Amino acid sequence: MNSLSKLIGDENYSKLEELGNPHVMRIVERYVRLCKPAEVSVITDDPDEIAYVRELAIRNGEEMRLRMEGHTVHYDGYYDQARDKENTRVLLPPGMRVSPWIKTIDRDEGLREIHQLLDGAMRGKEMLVRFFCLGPRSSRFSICALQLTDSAYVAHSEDLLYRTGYEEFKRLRGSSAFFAFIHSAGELDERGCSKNIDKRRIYIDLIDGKVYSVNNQYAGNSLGLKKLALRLAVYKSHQEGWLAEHMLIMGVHPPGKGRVTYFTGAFPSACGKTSTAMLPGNTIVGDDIAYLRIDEEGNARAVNIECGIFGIIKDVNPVDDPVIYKALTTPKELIFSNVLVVDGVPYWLGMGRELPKRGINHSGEWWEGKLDEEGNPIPPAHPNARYTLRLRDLENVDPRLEDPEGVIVEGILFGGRDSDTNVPIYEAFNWGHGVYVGATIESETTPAALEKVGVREINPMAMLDFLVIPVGKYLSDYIEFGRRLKRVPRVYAINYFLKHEGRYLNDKLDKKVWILWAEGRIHDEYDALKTPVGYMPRYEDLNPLFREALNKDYRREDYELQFSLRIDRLLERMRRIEAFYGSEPDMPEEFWKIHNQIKADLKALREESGRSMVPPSYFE
Ligand code: OXD
Ligand code: MN
Repeated sequence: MNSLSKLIGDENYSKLEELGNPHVMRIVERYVRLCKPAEVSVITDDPDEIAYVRELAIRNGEEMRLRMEGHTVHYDGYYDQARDKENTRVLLPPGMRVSPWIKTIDRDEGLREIHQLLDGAMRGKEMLVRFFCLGPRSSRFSICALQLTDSAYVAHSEDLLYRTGYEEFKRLRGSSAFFAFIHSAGELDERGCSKNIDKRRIYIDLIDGKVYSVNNQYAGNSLGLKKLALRLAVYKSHQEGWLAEHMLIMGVHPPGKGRVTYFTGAFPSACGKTSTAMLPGNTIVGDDIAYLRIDEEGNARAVNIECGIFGIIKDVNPVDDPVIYKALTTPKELIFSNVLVVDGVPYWLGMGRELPKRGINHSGEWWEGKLDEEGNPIPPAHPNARYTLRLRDLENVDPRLEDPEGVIVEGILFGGRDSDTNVPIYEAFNWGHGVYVGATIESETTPAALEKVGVREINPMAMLDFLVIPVGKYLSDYIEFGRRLKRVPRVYAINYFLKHEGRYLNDKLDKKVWILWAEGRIHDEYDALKTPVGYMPRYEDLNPLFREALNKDYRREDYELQFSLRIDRLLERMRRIEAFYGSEPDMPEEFWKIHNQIKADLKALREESGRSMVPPSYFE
C-alpha cells in the first residue's frame, strides 16, 4: 500500500487515482500531511457525495436549517463580514510587478508564513477534497479547480455557485493546468466562527496557480473559486490574450421585438450588478464573473464561470427587486448569511417591512440597541449579508447558461456609485473610448470590503481589488482585444446613483429603461445627442420607454436635470483620473489621447455655453 492511500484510506485514494493526475495526488498528500485533519473525504460528482457535504454543514453547526424548505443560515465571525483587503496579498517573486494598490508580500516569505499557519490547522476536523469547473463543462473557456477545505459551508456554497468538475479533471489527462485552493477556517470559537482573525491570511501565488486562505470563513475570503480564482484568471488571461472580468452577463429582451441581445456589465461590489442582471423581463447568465474570448468570426463571447449567485441581500424588497425577492422567499436550496433570524425566518435590512427587535444575527444573540466592542450599535443584519443560490433554480435563468461557446456580447455596461457627476447613461464613441469609460469608473466604497465606506475611488472596470497585473498592461490588453474583434460591442457608462439636493434622481427600476435604450441603440433604433463625453439619449426616445416598461410618466424637466452635463464635476474627476493614472507606466497612449480630447471639449463647451451645467437640449 502506498503512503497516500495509508493516509487517506483506500476509497478516497481510488477516487483520486481514477483522475490519473499526479499533480492532484501530490497536492492532496502535501496538505493532508501539513494540515493534519482527523479525516479526509474526497468528493466526486456523485449526488450522494454532494448531499453528504450539505448535511455535514448542518451537522457540524456551520449552517442551521430555516423554516422554509431547503433554506439554511450561516454566520461568519463578527469581524469577518467582508473581503479582507489588507491581508489578501499576492506572493511576489523578484522582478514581478502588480498594480500599485495591490498588496504584496515577498513570495518566499509569504509561502513560509502561510505554511506555518496551515500546519495543524485542520486538527480534529474533516478535510473535504472537491473538484469544480470554472465555466461550462467541455468548454474552451473553462478552467478546472481543486478546492481543499475544512469548512463544509465553503464546500456547500461552491456546490451552489460552481459546476462540479470531477469528470472535467479526467479530461485534463494528467496535466497541471488547473487552479488549486487550500483553505482552513482555523481554530473555531463556540459559535463555530474562525477565532484567530488577527492571523487571517489570503495569499495568492500567481506563478503556481494556487491560493492559500486561512483563519476566515466569509465567502469572499474563503471560497477559492470566487474572487481568489478571479485574480489567478486575470494573470492567466493576460498571458493568453483573453479577458477575465468582474462582470454580469444578461440577455436583454425588448418587449415585442422578438430578439435577445446579450450584455455584460462591470460595477464595483454593491453598486447594482446583481439587480441589473435580475431585472424583470430579462434573463440572467451571470451576476459576477465572466471570461471573454474572441470566436472565429470575430465576435466577443462570454461565459459565466459561476452557475449561482452570492448576492447582497440589503435593500432587496418586492418593489425594487421583485425577481430576487421572489427567489428568496420560495423553497429551494439556499444559504443566507449574516441575516437576522427569528423562529427560523430570515430578516434583512431594507426588505420593505419592519424588523423584529431581537433575534440571532452575526453578533450572536441580538437585541435592538446592542453595542459591539467598539461601542458601535449593531444593526439587525449586516449590510453585506448575503444569499447563495443556484441560477438554474430561477425562473429568469437564461437558456444559454451552460453553452460551452458562451453568448455573443453586443453591449457592455460600466457603472459605479456616483452621486454627482455622470448622467444616468451615455454611449461611448468607439471601443477605445469605451475602454476609457471602463477605466475611469469612479465609485464610493461599500461594505463588500473591510474598509471605510463612502470614499470615492477610481475603480478600473470594477477590478481594483483584483488587478494583479499592472493596470496599464491590463488596459492595453483591453484595447488590443477590441482591435481583434470584427463585431465590436457598444459600451455604455451607466449611473444609478445620481442625486440632486440629497435625493436620488431615479427609482431603482429606471435602469430597465436605460438598458432598453442601449439595446435599441445597438439595433440602430434610436438617434442620440453627441456631447463631449459620449452619445446621450433623447427625451423623445426615453419617454415612450418609461411608459412601456414602467407605466410611468417621464417628465421633460426630470430628463433635463438627469441628463445635464455637469462640466465642473466632470473636470474635477478628470483631475482625479490624472492623479490616479499619472505615474502609471505602460498606459496605452490612446487613453491619454481620449482623456485630453474630452477635457478640451468640455472646457470649450463651458466657454461657448457660458454654463457649468449644460442641459441636453443644448445638443439638439
Ligand atoms: C462579491 C464582491 O461578493 O465583489 O461579488 O465582493
Ligand atoms: Mn463581485
